Amino acid sequence: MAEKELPMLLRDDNLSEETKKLISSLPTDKDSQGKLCKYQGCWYYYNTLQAVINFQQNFKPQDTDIILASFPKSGTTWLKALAVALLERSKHEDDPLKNHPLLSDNPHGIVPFFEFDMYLNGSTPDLTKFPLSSPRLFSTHMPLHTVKEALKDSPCKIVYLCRNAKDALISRWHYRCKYQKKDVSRSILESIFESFCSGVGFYGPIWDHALSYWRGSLENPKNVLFMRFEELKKEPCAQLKRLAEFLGCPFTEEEEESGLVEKILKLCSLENLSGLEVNKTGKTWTNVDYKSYFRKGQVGDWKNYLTPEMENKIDMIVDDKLKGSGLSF
Ligand code: PAP
Repeated sequence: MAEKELPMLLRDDNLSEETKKLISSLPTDKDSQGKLCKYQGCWYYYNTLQAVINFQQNFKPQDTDIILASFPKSGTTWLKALAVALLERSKHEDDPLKNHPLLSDNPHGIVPFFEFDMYLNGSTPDLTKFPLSSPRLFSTHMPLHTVKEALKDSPCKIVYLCRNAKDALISRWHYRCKYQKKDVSRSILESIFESFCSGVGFYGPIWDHALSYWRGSLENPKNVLFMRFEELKKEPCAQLKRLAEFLGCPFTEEEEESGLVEKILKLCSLENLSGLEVNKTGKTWTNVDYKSYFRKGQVGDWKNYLTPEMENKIDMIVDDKLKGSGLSF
């Protein structure tokens, strides 16, 4: 893509003098999409770094805020839908799923990202596009230590959704090809694979990203919940109840008996969401097709694409980086 056609978050044309100076002191690199720099242990395209800085300097947390965090392509859309459905249910007491916002909007149109929706264009977010209510729900792909700088001592709740690195990699590959309107080719997969393994890629390295939240959840389990895509797939009811408890809105016995847990899971399922008109034809305000957030949503899809050599290489790196942490994925 020509520089001017690149999406704003990948470009480097929106930097303050302060950020330019900061970048000159940081490790830098580039990939097929743009220039990257490593800030607080995480790689960002330059304009995204500007958004991170804007967020850190300007976000005003409220104690009841909820932040949904993930490495890209780990199930962010699903987590957003589940959190919205849990928090919305009290507003539709007669029928908790009637006129539901998830039926007419994509989860990304309801829960804004700090980096892309709020602080990419400046220090004062325009949230008029988002139907924010209380508690406020936000999302991010930043690692925990970077988010925490803006939270100061606010007791916001943070939910992290972790996904197997190989599945996140395959998902990124398909998404990037769609986003760039290119055929799904092995050469693009190989370049994304190399960036995953070296750690030099958007929001990488994935192991440091997950470790920041893993350690945060051990240190402060009341405020940081560590969830896994694979567990959500395997035992969705138990995991949804766990999320509801953490968010301070556990299911009542009555709700469970009425089948509400299952109803919410059905509402938020890939099959249901991807079939809604809004998700077939709608776009984010930054012009990303909503349908590109829905593909297979499976565990282990990487087996269809990675060679045994690729599998071994990534497993060895991830195992080595996570050694001794108690975390594996
Ligand atoms: P983001 O990080 O860019 O916001 P994110 O939602 O994390 O995107 O990633 C999309 C992945 O979540 C896709 O995975 P796949 O490529 O392996 O299929 C997508 O299919 C999956 N996904 C989206 N919605 C759901 C859902 N409701 N249930 C399960 N998986 C889902």
